[in-house]
Amino acid sequence: MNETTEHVLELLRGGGEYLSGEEIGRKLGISRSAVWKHVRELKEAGYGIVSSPKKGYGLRAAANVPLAAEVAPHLKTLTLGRRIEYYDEVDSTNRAAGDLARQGAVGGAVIVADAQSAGRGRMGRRWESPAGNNLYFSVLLTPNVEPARVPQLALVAAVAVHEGLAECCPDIAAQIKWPNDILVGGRKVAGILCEASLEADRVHRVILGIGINVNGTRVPPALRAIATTLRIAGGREVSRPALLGAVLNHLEARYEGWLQDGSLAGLIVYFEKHSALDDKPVAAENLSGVVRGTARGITPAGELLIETPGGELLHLLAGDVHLLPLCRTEGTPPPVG
Ligand code: BT5
Repeated sequence: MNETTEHVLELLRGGGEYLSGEEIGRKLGISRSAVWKHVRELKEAGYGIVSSPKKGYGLRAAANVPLAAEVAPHLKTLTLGRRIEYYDEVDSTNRAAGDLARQGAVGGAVIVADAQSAGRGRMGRRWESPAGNNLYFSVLLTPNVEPARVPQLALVAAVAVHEGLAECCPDIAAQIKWPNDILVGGRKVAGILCEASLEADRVHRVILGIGINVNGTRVPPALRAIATTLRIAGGREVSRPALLGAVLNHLEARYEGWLQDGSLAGLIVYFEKHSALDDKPVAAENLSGVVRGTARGITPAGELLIETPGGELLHLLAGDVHLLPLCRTEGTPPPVG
């Protein structure tokens, strides 16, 4: 959907019961047939628009699409999301946000897409990004902090996504899995990718990419065992604009708190209350190998604490964590096969 289509939508929103094609065309400097094409595009995107040969066009129902005009009424932020660029499809919203930053966009700008052809996970992994149902967005931030603090922003975002979900889908019990996943019923419903442009002592920018599986009724076959959607978990459709607005509202508040505190101290209690890992047996994997132990919370610097069977407390700065099955209790028969 291009910028002119979004302008036609804005005019229809403020246009009362009907707005004539002639008036829309005059305001935007386009022909009546061009107006008709933009209206057709809006209808294809799911907007309920009635047309009358004498009166023109009237907007009757909004679509569940995270366009800037749909998200704006949900925003309570000062900077985050005050500029939102929407695409029907991009390769990766993180890549597009990087371009936007190089063109001089200021912190708080958001890129959101209905689909991604090359959605990215961490370490070169792929983020499945089918069209029509989900949220894929990237937030440009320019924090004036030491580069070593940047990975903490994934945890800041995880808390904000959890808070946004709690607000928009109160019937769904989501959990945060260090460092960047949101789970529902043990399956991944959202992931966070924190990418930065740094110098030794300076952060140029951080791009926080967030993918949330919202309204899909099926999960791609390869992910069926590990992923889910809010729709599957909660049984009802969720408003993508409202959820995006809620996450941005919480993200701005948590981000400001993190800047002021100089650490994650202000969100540890929330994080641990909703953690999928606390006091559970885990295997943590990073570049230096695999460690097994019991997860014991996070530090104000964002490290995961793991207590080894020998009682040593390890600080994990980055990596992947897998929950291990609980130990068999005495008397449980051994697994067969
Ligand atoms: C992540 O990586 O979880 C970060 C995902 C970030 C995606 C957003 S979408 C908007 C922005 N633009 C981008 O290009 N990316 C960001 P990681 O922890 O490495 O997890 C990746 C793994 O999650 C994959 O290897 C799959 O196993 C699984 N996965 C892939 N797509 C998924 C999906 N849609 N839902 C749940 N799990 C998925």
